[in-house]
Amino acid sequence: MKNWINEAILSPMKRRTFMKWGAAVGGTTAAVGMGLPLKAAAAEATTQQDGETKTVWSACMVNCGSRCALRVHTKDGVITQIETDNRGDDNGEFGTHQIRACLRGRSIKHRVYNPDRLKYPMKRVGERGEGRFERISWDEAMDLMADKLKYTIKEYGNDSIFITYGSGTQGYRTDGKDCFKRLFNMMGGFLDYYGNYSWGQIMFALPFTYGDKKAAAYGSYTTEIENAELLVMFGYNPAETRMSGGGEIHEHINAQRKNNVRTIIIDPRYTDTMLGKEDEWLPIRPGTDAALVEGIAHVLITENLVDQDFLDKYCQGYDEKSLPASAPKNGHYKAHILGQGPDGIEKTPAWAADITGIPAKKIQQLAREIGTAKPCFITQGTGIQRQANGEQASRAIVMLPILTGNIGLPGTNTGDMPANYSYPAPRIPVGTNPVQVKVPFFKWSDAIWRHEEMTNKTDGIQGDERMRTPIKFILAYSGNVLMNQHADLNRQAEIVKDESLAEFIVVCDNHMTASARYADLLLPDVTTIENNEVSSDGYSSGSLGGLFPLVRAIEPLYETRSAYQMCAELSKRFGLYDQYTEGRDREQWLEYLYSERMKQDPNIPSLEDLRKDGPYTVVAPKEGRIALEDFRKDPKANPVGTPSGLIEIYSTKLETITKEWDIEDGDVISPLPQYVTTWESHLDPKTEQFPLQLFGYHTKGRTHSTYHNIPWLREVVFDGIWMNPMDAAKRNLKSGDFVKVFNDRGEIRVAIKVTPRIMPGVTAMGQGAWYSPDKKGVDQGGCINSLTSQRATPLSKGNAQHTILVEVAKA
Ligand SMILES: Nc1nc2c(c(=O)[nH]1)N[C@H]1C(S)=C(S)[C@@H](COP(=O)(O)OP(=O)(O)OC[C@H]3O[C@@H](n4cnc5c(=O)[nH]c(N)nc54)[C@H](O)[C@@H]3O)O[C@H]1N2
Ligand SMILES: Nc1nc2c(c(=O)[nH]1)N[C@H]1C(S)=C(S)[C@@H](COP(=O)(O)OP(=O)(O)OC[C@H]3O[C@@H](n4cnc5c(=O)[nH]c(N)nc54)[C@H](O)[C@@H]3O)O[C@H]1N2
Ligand code: SF4
Ligand SMILES: [Mo]
Repeated sequence: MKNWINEAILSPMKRRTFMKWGAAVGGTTAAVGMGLPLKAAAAEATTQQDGETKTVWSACMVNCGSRCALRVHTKDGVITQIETDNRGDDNGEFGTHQIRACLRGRSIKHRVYNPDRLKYPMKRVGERGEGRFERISWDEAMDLMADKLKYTIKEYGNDSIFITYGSGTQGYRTDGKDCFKRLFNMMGGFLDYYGNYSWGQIMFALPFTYGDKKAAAYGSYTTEIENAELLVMFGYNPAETRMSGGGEIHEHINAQRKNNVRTIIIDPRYTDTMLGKEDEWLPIRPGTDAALVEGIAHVLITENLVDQDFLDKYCQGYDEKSLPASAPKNGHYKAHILGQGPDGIEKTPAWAADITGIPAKKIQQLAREIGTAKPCFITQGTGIQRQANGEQASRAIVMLPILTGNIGLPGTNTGDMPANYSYPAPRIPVGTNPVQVKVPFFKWSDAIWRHEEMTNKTDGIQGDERMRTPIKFILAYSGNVLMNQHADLNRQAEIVKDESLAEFIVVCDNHMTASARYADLLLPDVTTIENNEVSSDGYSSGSLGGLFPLVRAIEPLYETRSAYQMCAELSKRFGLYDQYTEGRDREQWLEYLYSERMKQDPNIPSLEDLRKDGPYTVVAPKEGRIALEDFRKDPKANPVGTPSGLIEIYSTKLETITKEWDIEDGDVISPLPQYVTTWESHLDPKTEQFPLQLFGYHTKGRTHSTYHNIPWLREVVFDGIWMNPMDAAKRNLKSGDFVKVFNDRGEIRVAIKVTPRIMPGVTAMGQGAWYSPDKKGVDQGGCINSLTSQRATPLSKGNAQHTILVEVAKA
């Protein structure tokens, strides 16, 4: 182990990074390490008496799904230490426990005092993407942005203004991106997107099966695991993706322990969610979960383990009896599995074994367990739906609880990701967007260069039949999808670089990210540690809801400003100042919105008390934790939101879409969920050249690209590619080697970890590393998106960023 850590740190790339940072802080890398401020910072900090230690509550606001309490200690206006929640009783009732931050939140000081910090507004001077900027004043910056907005609206219309996805300040409610949306809406609107990089495919797909009522499209709470006899998790990895002491993992582990439930985890990678907490790990080839499900379904059907009464009463399309009139003969699920459907293939365990890499005997065993354990809690993570057949895979997995009737009862789940409670924090009103047309979240970069081809039938355009205007003005607020987090970055760079396409790009961030390098105008935001706010719980906090106070710990460094301040300034340039501010400054908005919340819920503490005492928590009610409980009790009175009101195994809406939409060759949309062999799967002829599957998991060393620029995190969590010893032997590679990972889209350089924790033929690495191409276009930063494809999934037009073929060799 030591070996690769040292190698990774001492590798040329890493050494250069350290040196760069050292130079940026005047040769004192140590000052960053020790948490001492940069010179400018100390000079500007004025809030405290000499020598006095002050402590305020704050929170980690990134998009990991959680929200953790932080206690920020400062002395002479400088952060000295970050502590997390220090209250609570871990042995007490749920909700009284400590909401402990993970390694990332605890290192937030180094994100504040970071040599990459954007200090002043800056204007591009070199070529776009070259990263050369010149310092300008805030007045100049606001004038420039206002002028470009006015020009864009006049020349192209409001639907050519786009705000990118960006989740770096997921927790903001009265500041941040909503401030820009509020202003842009007042200016006539902007092009919005629907869906998101996280759950775009599953959220689009499951309503076809379970209806569009929100209660039906989400799973049960993980607390129901307590009542289950068997727990089956498909690519669900809360120990790494839900790391907060207050979040989903906390409840998940408690529930798992309470009844010592038998736990089976299906994942190509042996994750931290396992490490002995599982009974069985079934490594599966990426992108093949739907085939596994079909093999299981075959056993369930042929061995009479399906819940026929449930299927008859609650479902459409399992067999001939419940097939809608519009469907073709033998269009039902049973026929599809037994080889009597249109493809004529019997989905036996042996058939599934060939595809998934899981032995037929194992599939049979798993099927018998799932078929007999009552109740059975089945769930999935969202890495699966980031594969090329994402929607199909998600819909396939939910077939298991459906076939076995494990729905709407204690100890069951719909097969969806688990539910979470949320307590609403006060939120600044954003108004309504006069622009109706919407682009799917992953297709926004297409809308820069091929908008005229994009219609509702080809590219999932909503709100209009087609796109009428290309994207001309881009605002990337608190997001790194302009470059780093979107796919196929070498190609993306070509699109974004072209000034004849997107004419003006504004990036508002804390750091000089890959996206920031492509800005025409850079706006330096305050960090959340330098800001006041009241945030909600994260969206994956289990049954914990709450209000999280953030109290400004230090004065904003350099010339940074908050989004609200920027927008108020901009609004003056549109004659909208009074309308925008309603006579309030930021603090007054927060106080006003909080007092409105108090009127709705008199139980919450005063803002003053909240800021003094720390997060206020509310636990979800005990009832209502089982998904589709009402439907199970009385399907007539409580229909799910599908056209038939039933669970649609055969979806009539998809039947229509199948006929009407124009999708790419090789893609399949079908009324039944089914396994589809896709582009760049293990069966693609391209494997001759690029034989290894690769995907990028959400690593504990970062939240996406945020927290990447903290050297300590880079040391404690391995950054590089995992490879099975058999694949490594073939390539003569050992742990610690520096390798090139490449395909026809790009090449990256990373360290390698040879481990049986990943199955043969498959490789994986943490996503979110910083894209840093050298002059030859080789990404020395090791960003997986140098290798990913912009080809979207067929139904939701989502991000298949986990579907990649590569080859690996010694660098
Ligand atoms: N530490 C950390 N936590 C995070 C984040 C982060 O960046 N860092 N990001 C947050 C956000 S925004 C999101 S959306 C969530 C993402 O949460 P997920 O989407 O669930 O996370 P992933 O790591 O992409 O995938 C989860 C697991 O699926 C496995 N997997 C990948 N492909 C397949 C497949 O085809 N089949 C099966 N069975 N398994 C597969 C991976 O090995 C991984 O263990 O995480 C959140 N939490
Ligand atoms: N290959 C691959 N790509 C992926 C994924 C994957 O699994 N594989 N996952 C996808 C998913 S699920 C998601 S959610 C996206 C996430 O993509 P993004 O939403 O872009 O998330 P981050 O990369 O964390 O970028 C957040 C940015 O916000 C900035 N930021 C942080 N705090 C502040 C602040 O206070 N103010 C401002 N102005 N900026 C701030 C950070 O510096 C960072 O640049 O990535 C997607 N991309
Ligand atoms: S990254 Fe997530 S789990 Fe870690 S401290 Fe921040 S909010 Fe908590
Ligand atoms: Mo996400």
